[in-house]
Amino acid sequence: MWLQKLVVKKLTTRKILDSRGNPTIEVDVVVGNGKIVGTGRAAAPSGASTGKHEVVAFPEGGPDASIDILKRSVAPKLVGMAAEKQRDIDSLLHELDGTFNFSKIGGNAAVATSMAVAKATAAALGIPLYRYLGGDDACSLPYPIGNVLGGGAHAGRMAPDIQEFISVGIGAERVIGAVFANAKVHKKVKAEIEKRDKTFTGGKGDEGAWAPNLDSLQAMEVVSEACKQVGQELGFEVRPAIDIAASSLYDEEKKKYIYQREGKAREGGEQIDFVVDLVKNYKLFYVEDPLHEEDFEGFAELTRKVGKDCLICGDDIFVTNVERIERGMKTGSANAVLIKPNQIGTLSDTAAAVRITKEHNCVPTISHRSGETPDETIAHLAVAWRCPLIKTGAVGGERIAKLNELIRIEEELGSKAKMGRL
Ligand code: 2PG
Ligand code: MG
Repeated sequence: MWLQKLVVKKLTTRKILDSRGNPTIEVDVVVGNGKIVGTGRAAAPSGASTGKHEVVAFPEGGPDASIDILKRSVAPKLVGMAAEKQRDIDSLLHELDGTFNFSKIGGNAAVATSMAVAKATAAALGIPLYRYLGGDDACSLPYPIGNVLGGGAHAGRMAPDIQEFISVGIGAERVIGAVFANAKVHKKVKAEIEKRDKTFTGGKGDEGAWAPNLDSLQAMEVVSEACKQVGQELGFEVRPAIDIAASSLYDEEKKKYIYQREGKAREGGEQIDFVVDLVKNYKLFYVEDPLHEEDFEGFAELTRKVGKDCLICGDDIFVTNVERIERGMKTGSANAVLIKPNQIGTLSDTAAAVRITKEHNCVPTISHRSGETPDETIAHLAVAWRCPLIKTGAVGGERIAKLNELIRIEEELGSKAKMGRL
């Protein structure tokens, strides 16, 4: 049967709240061909510890300016385009923006539009997004890595300097087991904090991780202990991990990492030694952004030192940008790459970042942002692009939106479902 091609019929956009109470953009797209119709909705998240080289989230004038541009210049051009030609859709967004960093349209408007078109097309075809983007054999699920205790730019001054203490149920046989393992660690962490911080009020940071009055080493102890206990209870390996978000600690003038909570300053070499010790002492599974975003050499030294036992993941250093990832792969600066669609602005650019990461035998880790919405798209992207890890928190409405979607995908895949290979 000859099927008429699907075209974009309509784009609607609005300002909505993100989990921090800030405005962000949501886009609805309708595609159809006279016989079938599909609608897709996508919303963009926002970071607090953003990389210097990320695309610009909003143009001058904020979300309202983005919405105006989407209505006036993007929608009229997008309507009528072939919906399955995602690359053409994404090229149009670049063309209409005309800047290297989406500073005219705004990366958040671009990514929401790009994702909404793909979701609408998948809906029109009657298949889930992960299958539309990843094909019929997209059936491996990512291990969720969940932030259970946090500080840095995501919490108050008395919380640890390190931004995220994370757990990973790496021994789980199914995604549902790994998801619940992280939630269990989150609960245990609270109990462990209460033993050490008698004034703890139950406060949380931006991603739902506990934000106690502890320093980084105390926090590391707490999370490591909680992972151990949960691993024993569940009978599979649960490992600790961290995101230092070191660019947020780095003082460019002093050339030092300032740990204000601990009253310490570490030079580059000291920072590397500090991380090597953490990896060894706590058997860390994964360390993200151990050094600041321009230190490709420091990253390489650390990867040489501990990369065999631990994933060294670049976030702010790579910003989901193919050129920066390639540069980092050449210098051996990491063995994992954080993939955040809104850091680069379109699905096609994000897919390219995943591709280049895999070509270098490194681990692509799809990620949420600290300011999120209940949008579940990244769960599908992880499955479509066979990313073995997804970073999307442990608890909280906007975090469980992704985690519960993974559980649904696993159920839908049935006996074909398997965990990603690391
Ligand atoms: C990070 C993220 C998400 P933000 O640093 O990896 O956890 O934080 O979105 O604030 O950049
Ligand atoms: Mg990070």
